[in-house]
Amino acid sequence: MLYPILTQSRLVSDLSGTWSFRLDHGEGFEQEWYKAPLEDAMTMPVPASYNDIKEGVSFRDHYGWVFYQREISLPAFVRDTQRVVLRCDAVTHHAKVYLNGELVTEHFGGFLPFEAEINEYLKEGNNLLTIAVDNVIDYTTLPVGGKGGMMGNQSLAGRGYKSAKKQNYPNFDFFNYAGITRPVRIYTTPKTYIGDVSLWAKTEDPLADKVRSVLHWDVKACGPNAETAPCRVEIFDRSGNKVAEGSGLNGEAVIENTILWQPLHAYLYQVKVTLGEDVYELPYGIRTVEVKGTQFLINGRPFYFKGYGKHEDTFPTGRGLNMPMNAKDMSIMKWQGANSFRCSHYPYSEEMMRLADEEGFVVIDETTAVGVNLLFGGGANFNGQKVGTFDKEHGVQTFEHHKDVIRDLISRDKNYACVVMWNIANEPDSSAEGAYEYFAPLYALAKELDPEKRPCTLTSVQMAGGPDTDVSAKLSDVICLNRYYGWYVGGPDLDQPEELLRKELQTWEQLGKPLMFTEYGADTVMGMHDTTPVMYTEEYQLDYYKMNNRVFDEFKFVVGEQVWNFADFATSQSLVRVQGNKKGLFTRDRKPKLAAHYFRERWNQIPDFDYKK
Ligand code: BDP
Repeated sequence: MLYPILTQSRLVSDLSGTWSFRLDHGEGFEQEWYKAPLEDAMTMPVPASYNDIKEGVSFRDHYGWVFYQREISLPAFVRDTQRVVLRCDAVTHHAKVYLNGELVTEHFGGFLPFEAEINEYLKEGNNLLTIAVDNVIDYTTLPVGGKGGMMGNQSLAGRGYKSAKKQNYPNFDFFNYAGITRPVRIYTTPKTYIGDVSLWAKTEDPLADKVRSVLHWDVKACGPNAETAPCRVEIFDRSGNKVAEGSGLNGEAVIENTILWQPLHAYLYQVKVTLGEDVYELPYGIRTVEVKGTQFLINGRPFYFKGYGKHEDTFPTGRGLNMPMNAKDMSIMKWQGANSFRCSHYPYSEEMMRLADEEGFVVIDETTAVGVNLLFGGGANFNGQKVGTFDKEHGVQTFEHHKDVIRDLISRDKNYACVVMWNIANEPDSSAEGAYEYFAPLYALAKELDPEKRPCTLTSVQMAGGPDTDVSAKLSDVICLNRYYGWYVGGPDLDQPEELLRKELQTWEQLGKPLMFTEYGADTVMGMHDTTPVMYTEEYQLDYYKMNNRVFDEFKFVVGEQVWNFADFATSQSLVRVQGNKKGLFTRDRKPKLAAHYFRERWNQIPDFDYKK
């Protein structure tokens, strides 16, 4: 799916701003709130999660639907001559979109864009646009909602309290923010238009003095003259000089003396596609990615991942798009010598992906599959019964939706140079009965859909065990471990965990695949100190990381370290969360803890390439 931009044939109008808003306690659809201006409405900014914008528990922890509304009107000449599309970049988690009281489209999944042509719904003058948003998560949704909290909090309803209030039980460790979290836009195209563009480059020898690449394209033509409209593709360098061109919906062009996109040294070509009257332009970086033996090669050289698992999480925006904070995060990461991050635990905004492409960050792109694991909370999710995660009747029912998410994610992000790997799921029950049958087809689907055939992985939970039990050993191109030796496992002792970590790595080493840490961390309350480190102090976090990194450095097949987490973030409440998860190297407002300075020193000494040559 193409990102909406202004071109010589396309208009874009951003509907960000203040909308009318109302919480629905169960009567919204019955009373057809989408047919008339909302009564007793309050104001609400778009884009943003609604939860932290107004006060009160019943507001923050609302369960179910809310309604957003505003009016739109379009110039008649646009309505009459152009194809008009309404695009929502992300509505969390389930959306119904109405125009003038009529249902235009419905969408499941809170982190990927969807759009609909609205010409037939538009009328002269003002049009009433309503977006109803549901935040309910359960065994059919991604992320997965449980029947008790993942930290062991039990649903009261499950304990025989008949009238226990309805609430979400996220089977994951981040606050279930909801709402219209990314921009809503209207854009236009001519009637015959470019529906999609896929680009992939083949580079013979990225290490040659003069690099030669072949850029392939596949343009999807849509509309009445799709079959006859001529298609032209032109490629420009950064100074605006045309370096290659070609014609046809499918084609290729040679780029002599290719300037490669390199980690932290990005170079983006500009690809201009013309189909009949329609013009679309996209930035495109050329680089190679390859897993070879126990190495992860970018442009033919062994790369070492230094960086973070992150969240889209700021106050009071929640998971809403926060461009200044995205820019700040990249600046801080560069200051620290980081070169990469993972979009944990859902696809990030397109603005973030485009920024990563421009700034040269290496990105592991993740689906919304978090919580596909009923072992959390001691298997408490089914009222204390130990239900198999992939049990056909009582387990998760996410497989079909998981396929849709992979499809939509790759459709959205396939052209980004920054994306070097797809993460199919975070911490699923990857040693359970049925895990292989569930995951093997998903890996296959990702490979089939990606024109670049990037490596695929899943980030493994510690309880899935080692290579003998965890299906990621068979399926993943790169083994990605989330490990907490010295925190959840063995903390506050650091000596025995160090031995256990070393032993575990020795077992994975036998596989002959590269391995990286996609999570390791210790909760740390900013400002808490001690001469003899105890858990939650800044000194303990520092010692924890020094121990883990010492072990990583002993193993050549360890190709990266991504700390959990970049910054403190909001979660559901529980006995082990102090106003959120405090594993950040930075506070939620981006102030460094002691360990942030330690990593700055370490990472500035570790080169991006050839660290373990
Ligand atoms: C892992 C999860 C991550 C959590 C982290 C933690 O992947 O989402 O926030 O552990 O416990 O289980 O801090």
